This record gives sequence, structure tokens and C-alpha cells, in this order.
Amino acid sequence: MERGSRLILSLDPRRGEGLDRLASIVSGCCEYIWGVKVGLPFLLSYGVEGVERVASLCGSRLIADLKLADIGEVMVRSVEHLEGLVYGVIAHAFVGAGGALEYLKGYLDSRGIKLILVLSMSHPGSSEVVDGSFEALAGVARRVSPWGVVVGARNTGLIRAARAMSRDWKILSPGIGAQGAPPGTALCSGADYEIVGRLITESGDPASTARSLHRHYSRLVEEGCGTPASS
Ligand code: BMP
Repeated sequence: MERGSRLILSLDPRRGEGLDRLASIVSGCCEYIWGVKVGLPFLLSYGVEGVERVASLCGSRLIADLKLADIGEVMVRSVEHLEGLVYGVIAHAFVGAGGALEYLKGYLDSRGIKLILVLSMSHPGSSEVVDGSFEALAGVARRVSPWGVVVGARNTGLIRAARAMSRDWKILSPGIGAQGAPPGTALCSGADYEIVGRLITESGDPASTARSLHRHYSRLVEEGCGTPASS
């Protein structure tokens, strides 16, 4: 994995898709990506063994996109399955701190796993409920002090707002490519990483697409987009 990269590769297989193809995509993209994100389609397809396999590829920084939204104890029991395998875990901010995210954060801190909170999503429906509560969700994040937050690339105003609220949060932004936002949109609005899935995995040549994106991001960073790279 490339420490200075701003690209997080998202793996969301269709039902029946083999793990070998995804593993070979990750191997081919190693030098262009900062990390890999896996979620429910991946876990339901390949289980924890699949996570182990991807985690073993080129020193993967793996983010488990569980979008946790439960009481603290149950969120912890979910993440326990992935202990020792993942760099970070994504949870929803809307469940709040008390009895939920504070408890999860305590557990994650004790295991050296990063917490990432969803503040805004990339699809149009995010404006129906979630985005109207942005200030409240950011308040939960301030209380819990996550390593990172998710803000969709569709709403660059909210990316800027999140960046203005904290220089400390890593901002991870999906919605690039298949969902319509041009690569670089989020980075140049203050995000640290762009999460990209189908644009890479469903391209004819995933490694070459990832390389082009990585080069594009490097150029944008040289021109002043994004925040300084860090771990
Ligand atoms: P793609 O680049 O193929 O659209 O994939 C985007 C990835 O980011 C998916 O894994 C999706 O679950 C995730 N995601 C998103 O698209 N929007 C959000 O607001 C939050 C996400 O985690």
C-alpha cells in the first residue's frame, strides 16, 4: 500500500463473483492505493476468511465498512470478529455517543482500531434526513473523537464544513465515478481520501485505472488540493 496515496479501493462484489478476481485486482493496485474498504457484500460473499485473505495482500490497510448502527455492546460483538485484521471500522454517527459510540470507541482504542463515522452520504437521499442533522452528527463526532469521518462527494459544502470543524478528522469521501462525482472533487474540497469502487473494479484494466487516479490525485495534491498526507 502506498502511504501517500489518496485512493481507497472499495470492493463490493456481486453475488457469485469469485474472490480470486478481487484479490488479483488488489494485488495489481497495491502501489496506487492507500487502503481497501470492504462491506456487507464482501462479508456475506466471503466471510471473515475473505477478509483475512485481502488483509494478507500487500500490507493492506483494510477498512471494514460495517455501517454499524446499534447499541455499544452489539457493535463491539460485531467488530470482535475482525480483530487483528482491520485498520478501521465505519459506524453511523446517528446512534449517538452515550451507550453506543463511546463504548465502541473505548473498545476500538484498546485494540488499536480506528473509528470512522458517517456524517453525510453520497446518494441524493442523504439530503432527505441525514444532511439536515449534519451539525448534530458533527457534534456526536466531536464528543467521540473518531479518527475519520465519511462525507459523500456530492455535497462539497459539507466536506468543507467538516474540514472547518476539525483539522484532525480524516475525511473519506465516496461517490466518485460510478455515482457521478469527478475524481478530485472531494480532495479539492478538503477530503483526505476518495473512496472509489466500480470505476476501478468494473473497468477493463483495474490496475491502470487505479494508476491514473493515483497520478491525478498526486498532481492535485501538488497543486494544493487535500490536506498533508499522514498515517
Ligand atoms: P462506488 O465507487 O462503486 O460507487 O462505491 C462506493 C462505495 O462507498 C460503496 O462501498 C458504498 O457502500 C460506499 N459509500 C457510498 O457510496 N456512499 C456513502 O455515503 C457511504 C459509503 O460508505
